[in-house]
Amino acid sequence: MGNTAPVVSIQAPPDGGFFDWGNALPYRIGVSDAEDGDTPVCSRVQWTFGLGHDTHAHPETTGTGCSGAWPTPASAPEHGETENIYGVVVVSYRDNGAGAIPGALGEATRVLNPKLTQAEHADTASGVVETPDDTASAKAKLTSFDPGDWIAYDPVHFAGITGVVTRAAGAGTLALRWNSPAAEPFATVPVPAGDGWQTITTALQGLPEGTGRLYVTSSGGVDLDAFTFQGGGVADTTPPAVTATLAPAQPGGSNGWYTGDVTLTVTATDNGALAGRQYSLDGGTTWANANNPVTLSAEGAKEVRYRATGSGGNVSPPGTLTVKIDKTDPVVSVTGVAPGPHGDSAALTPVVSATDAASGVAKVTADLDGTPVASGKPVPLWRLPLGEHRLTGTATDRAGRSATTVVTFGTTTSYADVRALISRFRQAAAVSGKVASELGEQLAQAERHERKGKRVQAVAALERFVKVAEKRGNVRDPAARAALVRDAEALIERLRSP
Ligand SMILES: [Ca+2]
Ligand SMILES: [Ca+2]
Ligand SMILES: [Ca+2]
Ligand SMILES: [Ca+2]
Repeated sequence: MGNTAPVVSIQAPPDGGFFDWGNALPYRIGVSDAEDGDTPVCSRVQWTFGLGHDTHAHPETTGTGCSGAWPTPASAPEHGETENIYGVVVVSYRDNGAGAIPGALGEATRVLNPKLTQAEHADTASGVVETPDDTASAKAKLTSFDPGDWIAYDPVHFAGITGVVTRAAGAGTLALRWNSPAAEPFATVPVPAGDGWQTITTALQGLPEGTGRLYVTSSGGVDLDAFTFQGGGVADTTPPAVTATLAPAQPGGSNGWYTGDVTLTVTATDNGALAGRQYSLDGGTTWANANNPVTLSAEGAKEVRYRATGSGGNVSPPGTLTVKIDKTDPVVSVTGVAPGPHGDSAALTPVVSATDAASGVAKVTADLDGTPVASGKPVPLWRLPLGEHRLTGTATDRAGRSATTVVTFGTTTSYADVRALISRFRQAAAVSGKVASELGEQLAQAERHERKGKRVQAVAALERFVKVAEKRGNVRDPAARAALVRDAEALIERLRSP
């Protein structure tokens, strides 16, 4: 029984890709192992980003994971303006081992090129001379670049490259070739006659694919300083994709209103690594951390913006959603209803009104002793039983929250109230003039007797009143008839009580 070392493969970025110092470089690592299989434990995938420096490397940053982004230090050029510095990444994975055999280490390496590439830092060269020049980039240039001479860079991969800016002096034509100094050029850079350093921008199309060796040749007559490749290269230039969810997912209130706090969760994915997630409640003026779920508690309808930033510094376009929160019941008030007691010849005009924080008032209703009444419409009290009454005002807001206010009041009757009712019923033609006079006369008698303390006689007069009032032919309206009888009986009851 043995153990084979795992095979580490760097699926991205490609060997020889270009970047700028400070970029984040998305990476993807695969590991296959004869004993452990092809699904690595990602926390055991270790990488080290170092600065390549001539033939050795300085470790800079380490991390773990099957995917993510390698940071590149923006300060790398400070290692020395004239130094040949590039990126070197070493990825390693130790397998599970087998029995008593310890885990075996697999390793893979990437070399990555800064987009600013010095002519004098070519990996290999033939026939050229490196010449110091304080006016040149990195203080050196290549001279004696004659037909048949060449310089080469290896490895090179043109992923994400769209052009090259050449810094050169003199006049002539440079040719870029792939894998051989004798290959047909895939691009040429004409250097026009001119004084001093010139920068020539060349768009590059149909570039060679894969990792290979870049050769540069010259027609002669050109001193070459540096190339700066254009385009994103293997840097992370893609912003994260961001989404947001609310919990609860569906509002508990009406019309899309939540009636309590809401949790906002911002989720994002990136081709590299995520730097952070944010949200804004002020239209994007200020952004707050949303790396963890956020509790939204402010009432009202708020536009929530959310976004994510990738390790490359790319910010996603903001998403928006509207969150409507109403945690406050309406405030209901009832006017026009004093506690009383009120004589039953009067009328009350209850008015129910309401205000509401957040969603606003949707509906106001009123009911009197359980029967709906219209707010603002007079209620004739003779139509109610004598005694205690409850007027209930109810308001509902657009979120479906409701509140009630109850006002109680009393109704009574008296000789004056009954007299006023007779007169009203007469005007409404509910009683004839003759009946009204007769009822009025009995009522007046009862009142006189009572004033003199003759309660028995007063009761007798009211009983005659009842006899007249309860005749269907005398009072045509059944409600009016019942009210007159009821009121007279209430007066009798009062006279009889000690
Ligand atoms: Ca193994
Ligand atoms: Ca140079
Ligand atoms: Ca990205
Ligand atoms: Ca409310």
